Formats: sequence, structure tokens, C-alpha cells
Amino acid sequence: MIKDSVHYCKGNLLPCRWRSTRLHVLLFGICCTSLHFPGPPTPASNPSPPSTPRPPSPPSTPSPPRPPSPPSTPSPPRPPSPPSTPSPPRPPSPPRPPSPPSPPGPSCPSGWIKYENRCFFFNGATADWATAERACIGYGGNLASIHSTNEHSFLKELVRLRLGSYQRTWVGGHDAVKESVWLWSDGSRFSFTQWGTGEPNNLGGNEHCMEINLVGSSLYLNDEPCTRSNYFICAKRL
Ligand SMILES: [Ca+2]
Ligand SMILES: [Ca+2]
Repeated sequence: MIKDSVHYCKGNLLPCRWRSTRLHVLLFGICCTSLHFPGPPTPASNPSPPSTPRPPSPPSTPSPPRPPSPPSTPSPPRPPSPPSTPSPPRPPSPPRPPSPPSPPGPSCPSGWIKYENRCFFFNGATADWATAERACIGYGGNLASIHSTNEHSFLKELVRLRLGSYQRTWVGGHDAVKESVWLWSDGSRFSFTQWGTGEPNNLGGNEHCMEINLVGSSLYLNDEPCTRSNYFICAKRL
């Protein structure tokens, strides 16, 4: 410490003496700065004035409303797509050959409807079974006999088409000659039976004539008193 002061004093003797507030002591020709007296009190540095409370910041000014964005520029209309190329016209189909003429054969009289090898007639009149049979004989036939389900269905449709519903109608079956021995009035073999459930029941011992359409659209043959007034269907061979 002292050694450092010697070097200082030797090089700065005079200036050192007049310098400032330090009392330089000369000892043994050596200027020592090890002793220090406090100099006049240096004015205390002015304390920093109390910070003035910052005024409250003014309320933030609301940002001005944003101007409305300009309307988007409408996209230019798309140019119309070019018309699709029409498909080339199809070549005309070759003319169809004419249908072969129907095979020649006998036809039914006017007002009669042909089904397979017979003609059928339904005039919308009503009568008891015997009167109906005689009317059919007068037309050159008999009350219709039935030999298959298809024929049964055909007769039912013939009535429905003419009357709009399945009305009870006489056909040519009977057991009037002998009970339970069923015959066709046209003399054909009686081999087809499509009786309704429980039929023929010969109700009251007095049901000897055959009718169709007792139960609507069902394939239902019934024996019925021959005196009932029914629609009827005539048939004759071609
Ligand atoms: Ca009977
Ligand atoms: Ca019956």
C-alpha cells in the first residue's frame, strides 16, 4: 500500500499537495497518501425528488371503427361452357319384319269371345238355371262347362270386365238328374272340380245347379238352388 503511494507522490508531488481534499503527509521525503482527512462535506447529492405519481393514463381512446371493407369485387361471369358435342345420331334400326299373320281358323260370332277352341258369350241378363240353359241353346251353345283353372279364371274375368265386379253367375254343371252325380249340360266329361270349401253341400237338399263367384275373386264353385236368378255364360265349340 505504501509502496504504491510512493510511486504516486514522486511523480505528482506538487499537484498532489494542491490537490483536493486530501492531506498529503511528507514522511521521510515520501509523499504518502495513506492518511486521509475527510474533506468538507460534499453536498449530499440531491435526493432524487420523489417520483411524481404518474397521472393516470387517460383511458385508451377507442380505436375508430374500421371502415367497412369494400365489397368484394364479384368474380367475372364464367364464360358459358361450350355446348357439348351432340352424339352422332344413331343409325336407324332396321325395320322389323312384319309379324306373321295369325293362322287361319274359324272365328267367333260377333259379341262372342274366343278362348282356346271355344267361344263364350255374356250378355248381362239374369235368369234361373233352366231358362239360362235354354237361352244358350238358342244361341247355338250351352251354359259354359269348365275343364281347367285357366278356364275358371277366364270366366270370372269375363264377368268382372263386363260388370265391374265378380257377380254370381250360372255355368253348366248340375246334379239335377241324380244327387251328387254332376254333369255338364254340353255333354262333356265332368272331370274338373274346383269347389269351394265345404261345397257342394246340397244345402236344404235343394242345391243342384252350379254357380261361380259366390266368394268374390276366389276360385270357388258352389251348388245353388236352380231357381235363383243369376247372370250366366254361354259357350259353344268353334
Ligand atoms: Ca245337389
Ligand atoms: Ca252350396
